[in-house]
Amino acid sequence: MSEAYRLLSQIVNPLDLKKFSDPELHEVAKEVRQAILDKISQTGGHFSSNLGTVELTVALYAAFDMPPDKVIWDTGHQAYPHKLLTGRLPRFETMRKHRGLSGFLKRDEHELDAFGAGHAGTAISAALGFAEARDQLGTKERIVAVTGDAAICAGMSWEALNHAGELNTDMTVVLNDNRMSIAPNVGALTSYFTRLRSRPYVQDIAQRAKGIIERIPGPAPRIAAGLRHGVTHYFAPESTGTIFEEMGFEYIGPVDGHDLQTLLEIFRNLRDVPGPKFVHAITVKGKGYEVAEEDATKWHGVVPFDVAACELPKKSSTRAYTQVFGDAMIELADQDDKVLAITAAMPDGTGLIGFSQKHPDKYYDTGIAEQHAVTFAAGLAAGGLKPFCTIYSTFLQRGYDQVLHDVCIQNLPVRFCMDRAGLVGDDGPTHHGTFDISFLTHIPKMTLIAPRDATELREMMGFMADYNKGPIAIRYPRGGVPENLPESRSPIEYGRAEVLGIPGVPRGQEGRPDVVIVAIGSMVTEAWTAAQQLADEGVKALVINARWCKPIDIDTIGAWAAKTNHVITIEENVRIGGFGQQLRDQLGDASIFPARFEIMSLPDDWVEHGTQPIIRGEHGLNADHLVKQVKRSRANSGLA
Ligand SMILES: Cc1ncc(C[n+]2csc(CCOP(=O)(O)OP(=O)(O)O)c2C)c(N)n1
Repeated sequence: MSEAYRLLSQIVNPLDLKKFSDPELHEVAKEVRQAILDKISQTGGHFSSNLGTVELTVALYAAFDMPPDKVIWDTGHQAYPHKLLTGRLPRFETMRKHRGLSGFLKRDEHELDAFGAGHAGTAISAALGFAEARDQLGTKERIVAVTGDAAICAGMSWEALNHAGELNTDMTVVLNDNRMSIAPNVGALTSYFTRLRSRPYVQDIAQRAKGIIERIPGPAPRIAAGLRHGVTHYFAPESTGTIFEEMGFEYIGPVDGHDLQTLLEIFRNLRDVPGPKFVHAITVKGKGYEVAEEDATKWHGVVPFDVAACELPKKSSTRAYTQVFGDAMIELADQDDKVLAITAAMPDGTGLIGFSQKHPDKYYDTGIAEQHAVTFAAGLAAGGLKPFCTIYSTFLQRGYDQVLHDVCIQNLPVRFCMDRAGLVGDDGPTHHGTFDISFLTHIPKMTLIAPRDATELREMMGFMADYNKGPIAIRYPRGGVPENLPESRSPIEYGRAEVLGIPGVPRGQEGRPDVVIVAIGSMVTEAWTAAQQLADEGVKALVINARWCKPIDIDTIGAWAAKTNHVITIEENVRIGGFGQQLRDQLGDASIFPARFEIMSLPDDWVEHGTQPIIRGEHGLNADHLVKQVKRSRANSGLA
């Protein structure tokens, strides 16, 4: 192991930190920061958030006894220091690679990943559960939750604080406040944290207290005792009355989250204080790497880069769906005053930055509050506007009941735009958007569409802007738009699929195809490529771009299905409740039963992380697998 990690390489378990002196712990912190810089610049991954949690993590892990103590990280994208202090340095090069370390926390990756994470706002609830389980079972471990200033704005975090304050359970919540979500944090709570930050730091108070103590005659009063009641309480009456104290927590803060020595003292003093405690640590996202400190959003998640150059490689010139979406939103709002865009803390990821600049009065960022974003959009729609509620597929899962109860029961024309629908790649199972066909199409009144390419995305959004009859959602994948599809296209019509035909055969002269491939969204390009390959081998594969997940165009698809013995569907969604199952069901209702009906979709299991091409390939969702599937099926039925 390199000399750069002299101490870190000796740590397989946080208890190993106990053998180091405080000055050595400062060295460990330096090595952790260096490892993040060295390794993430090679592999890519979450960067600036992790540089901000180095001292916090070292201090917590040195002060607490882990195991059995447990630290529950919110979201998990800032937990690389945790991974490094739990013996994963030798595997760090595999970060976010297929079969390598996950970029988030996973219980089955490591026993000290006490609770899995990926979506924000869960840590305090889970920690409270752990703390209550401990009390029920009569064990003694200490429980800590670490959450961010954006994650704590999620409704769930407040539900948990509310509950924890009432239960008066022994646990510590650490707020890692760097003022940043991925973008700058938003909301009234953020302004409140700013006011708290402007109070004297615990370090300064402790210093002042020490001065006072030294001047008091008699036995030295105890700083630790001061901490017991909150140094801030005792020596700085102006620091009392935070919302956290009102909710039953002992509030310690603000504290400089990079001052390792003070953090060590605070956590060592605090660990055995009973009841709920709240430590407000002020950190800097990107700490220690200047350009990342200056532009933490740009350096939030990175591809491999040259550390010395302090620059990220230029983004690929391939046009991404996200960009097409962002540009189309601007055009729609240019043309129609009623069009609004909503994001839940993802202005960059959803492509809405340009919109927020061009139409600031039509743009809303709710913070990490997907449930609220959905119901807020429902209110806007009920109030006569045209809200485009823009939430990644995976995060809309948070708003399922709001979609059902607030939007669909009332049949309100909210436009849902789900970026990252399908397999997202390196972020893995917490982030794949592979459930939305299933969880949206079974809700009455919902309409769900998926474009095959950039032009279709723009056209479908135009359709959505004009569609006022009820809720409508669109799903589109992460990544570049495909370019290998036929340029001729039919207009977007409610509930109408598009027949792309058989490659090389003029439309109208297809006759009886050997196989009909019905593809949805991202899979249309794969289907067309497969059909081209099959055509070269003399197999007539007719491709239908389904466009509508709901309502399925059973007339068009049924007519072609009735002309062939073989139908294959392909989609980036789980099989259960997916497009293929629903099509088969509806064809059955129409008494159309092709001899072979095959569904290519995702299994009833978690799909791990890896690049999109790797995991699509692993699950058979690409042109090559489609070709193989057709040939295998034909061979099995004696046709090949
Ligand atoms: C429910 C949910 N919505 C959105 C996201 C996307 N997301 C990942 S990290 C992040 C910002 C988190 O900021 P904060 O909690 O302050 O932690 P920091 O990165 O600043 O340490 C967001 C919005 C998510 N993971 N989960």
